[in-house]
Amino acid sequence: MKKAPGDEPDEALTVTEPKKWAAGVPAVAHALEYSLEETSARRTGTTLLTMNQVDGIDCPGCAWADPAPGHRHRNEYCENGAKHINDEATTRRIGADFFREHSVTDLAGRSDVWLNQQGRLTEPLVKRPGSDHYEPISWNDAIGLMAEELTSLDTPDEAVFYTSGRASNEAAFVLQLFARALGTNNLPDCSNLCHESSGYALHETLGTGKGTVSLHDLHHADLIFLVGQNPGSNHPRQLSALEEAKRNGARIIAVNPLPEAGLLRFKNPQKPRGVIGPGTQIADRFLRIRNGGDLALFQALNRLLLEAEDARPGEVLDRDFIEADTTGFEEFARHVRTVEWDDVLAATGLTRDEIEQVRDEVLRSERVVVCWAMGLTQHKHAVPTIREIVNFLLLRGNVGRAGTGACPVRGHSNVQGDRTMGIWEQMPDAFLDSLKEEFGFDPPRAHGYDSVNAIRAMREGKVRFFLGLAGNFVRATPDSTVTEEAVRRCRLTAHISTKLNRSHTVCGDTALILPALGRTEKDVQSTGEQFVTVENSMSEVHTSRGRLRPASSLLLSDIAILCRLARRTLGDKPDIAWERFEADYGVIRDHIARIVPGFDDYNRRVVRPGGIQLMNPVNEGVYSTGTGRALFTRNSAEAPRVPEGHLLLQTLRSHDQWNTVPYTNNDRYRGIHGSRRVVLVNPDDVQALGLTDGQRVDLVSVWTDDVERRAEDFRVVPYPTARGCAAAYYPETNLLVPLDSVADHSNQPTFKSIVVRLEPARVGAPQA
Ligand SMILES: Nc1nc2c(c(=O)[nH]1)N[C@H]1C(S)=C(S)[C@@H](COP(=O)(O)OP(=O)(O)OC[C@H]3O[C@@H](n4cnc5c(=O)[nH]c(N)nc54)[C@H](O)[C@@H]3O)O[C@H]1N2
Ligand SMILES: Nc1nc2c(c(=O)[nH]1)N[C@H]1C(S)=C(S)[C@@H](COP(=O)(O)OP(=O)(O)OC[C@H]3O[C@@H](n4cnc5c(=O)[nH]c(N)nc54)[C@H](O)[C@@H]3O)O[C@H]1N2
Ligand code: SF4
Ligand SMILES: [Mo]
Repeated sequence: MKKAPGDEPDEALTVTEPKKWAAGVPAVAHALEYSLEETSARRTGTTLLTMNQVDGIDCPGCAWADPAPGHRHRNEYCENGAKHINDEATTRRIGADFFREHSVTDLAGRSDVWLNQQGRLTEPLVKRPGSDHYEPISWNDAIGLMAEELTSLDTPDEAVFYTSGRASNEAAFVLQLFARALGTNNLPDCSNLCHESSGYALHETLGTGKGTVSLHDLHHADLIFLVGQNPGSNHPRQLSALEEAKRNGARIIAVNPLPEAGLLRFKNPQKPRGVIGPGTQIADRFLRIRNGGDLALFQALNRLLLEAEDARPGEVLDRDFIEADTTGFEEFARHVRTVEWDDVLAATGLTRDEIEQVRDEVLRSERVVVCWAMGLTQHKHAVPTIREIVNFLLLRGNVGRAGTGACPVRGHSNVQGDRTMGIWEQMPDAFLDSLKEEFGFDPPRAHGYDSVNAIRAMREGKVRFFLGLAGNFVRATPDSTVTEEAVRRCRLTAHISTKLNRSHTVCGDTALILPALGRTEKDVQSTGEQFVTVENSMSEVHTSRGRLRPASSLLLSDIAILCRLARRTLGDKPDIAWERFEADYGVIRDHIARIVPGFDDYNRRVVRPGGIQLMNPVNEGVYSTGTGRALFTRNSAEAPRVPEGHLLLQTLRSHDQWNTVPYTNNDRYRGIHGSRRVVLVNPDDVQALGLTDGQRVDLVSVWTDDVERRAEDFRVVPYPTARGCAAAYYPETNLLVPLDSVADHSNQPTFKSIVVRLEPARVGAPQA
């Protein structure tokens, strides 16, 4: 995709030294500057002061857990949380006039920044077949159009329902119930793009898809690994937890191709000491690993631990635990002893000495936690990598004990809850059986489409109806050109959204924008004011209650839209009380309580301060793996192969964006200002490839098909990333990721592992 007209001119790019610390006074000042620009001061105050408080608004940002009630700060939010909430609470509005002025073609040419900045959507809109404009439509007619399309499908599998992790538990439950009552499991979600690899590997090895770590565990670990995550920008309050762990004596090892600000030093804005002092050093050790080298690193560590046990039998491994709680140890051990140092050093770019020092840290530590995010999950060999991390934890009994465990750090505030509620194209039979018993219909058993398979099916013309519950499907997914063409083949596309994004400009014959209430807003239904519930990364389920007057009187809640659609499409078959769900979300929770394990007495327990802590069976010594034990796995050595003259590109987030929605063109912590069209390259590679600082280049992706995937006109920025690697922002680079480049087993796109070559930019090049 070419540079969009709404983008800042490239000339505006300035590059400064990357920051060596995160948060602190400039961070909070920056957030307030942003909020005051977007909203009135009063709205800002109302939202921020109740954010992440008992009975307040759950931050619509990331899924990081809140401290226990009584231990929260008056301002329990980070700079980015403040930005996210104010992005929603903006006083800017767009309605019929805006869409009369701007055609769909015009909007499709605008940048993601521009689209988001236009303000909140205020009324339902339709783009009719043949038209290039959205125009107003009543809710009744909008719901009618969708129901008509759904009832005329040849099979329910021609419908796809996508969910983004902002959706509440109640909305997610209603959506999956509707889809299954209609007769399809086509429930792709953003988790397919996010932690699917973690879920797969953890299910297989520990019998649970979720992390096993609580805030208390983090606070009391001796050694914490932060692998493939950038907490300073993406989970800022995690830094407070790490600071506390350090106060209790923990050591921290960061593994990342980039020296991210938050991994190095943290100034805690919640504390006077944090504001003026030098801050806490976060990582005691930083391993600048090559992209995709983590499997090799953990295999090497596992081999070193086995060798240490050989030297000091009975002192290194937790033999009792291995004996009693695991299977597969012998086969794993035999295999991992064959790992070759040459391969490890080539894959990681680290020295043997660096890895042996990490082994020594591990040997000194009784309690180890490994945290990870997208740096691990978005690779072809993501599943084996995470399985190898489980091997690493199992060797010394670092699961199921206080201060230990596996911590996949979740992205969207309720991505984990949506899964718990049944948003998954392959929910297990036990869940489907419970649905059947509760509602008296037979849910379909065949697995549905995940996100990648949904695009493949659209491309083949097998999908006629697409509904997105929040999110920005065409920007979140890979192979943008292919994906957009596929989506355009649908007869009807509809999006339940708060703000304008590119997905609204990629239309089926008929397209609908269904504007919804956001988290910050008061949700009043016929029985009175409602709240919703969400689950964070540490499996705590709690309430979220909006405070602000809705952006428009025409907004409906996600739940209301879905309930009306379900009733209109299905009538009273099966006999489900959709109207009562809409009137009183407590009725939905009563059903959830009978269907989802751990949610007994949901309505009463969830309103208690702190909410419900779901138990992870692993922490009670229960492994639902089939054998009843945790599983050691054998993983063949694997790392991305990059031909001479090429780089391995990862696509990541700036400090100033929420997923597909960049707020500005700046990335303060990395010292990038004024443009997002930059590619960060190691200075030695800049030289070796004959490039120059600031040169304009195209990024060309290399894949097995002969489709040309070219992202045009990026500036080269020399940056201390690992050799052979490069980084650029998502979603501008999603067009480079081939649809078929996916992780083994989990089918997750390889957003962190794209082989590219850098060519002098075609745009602006003198004509031949
Ligand atoms: N402000 C803000 N917060 C967010 C989001 C946002 O967009 N903005 N998004 C939310 C969501 S949905 C998610 S999933 C999370 C994402 O949180 P992160 O996973 O932290 O997000 P990314 O920007 O994708 O960064 C991945 C990190 O992994 C590193 N990395 C890349 N490849 C490798 C590798 O091969 N090995 C190792 N060891 N490291 C690697 C990158 O250098 C980078 O530091 O954040 C959530 N929080
Ligand atoms: N190249 C590359 N691609 C990636 C990633 C990557 O690292 N690299 N990361 C992947 C990951 S981890 C994720 S999670 C996905 C994210 O993918 P998505 O979840 O699909 O995308 P978001 O950008 O979070 O969606 C933003 C839109 O959600 C809508 N929205 C926001 N709040 C609300 C609300 O309260 N209610 C409703 N109804 N709508 C709302 C707004 O209209 C907004 O425009 O992207 C994935 N794609
Ligand atoms: S750390 Fe995450 S949940 Fe907490 S305030 Fe920041 S963005 Fe929100
Ligand atoms: Mo995510």
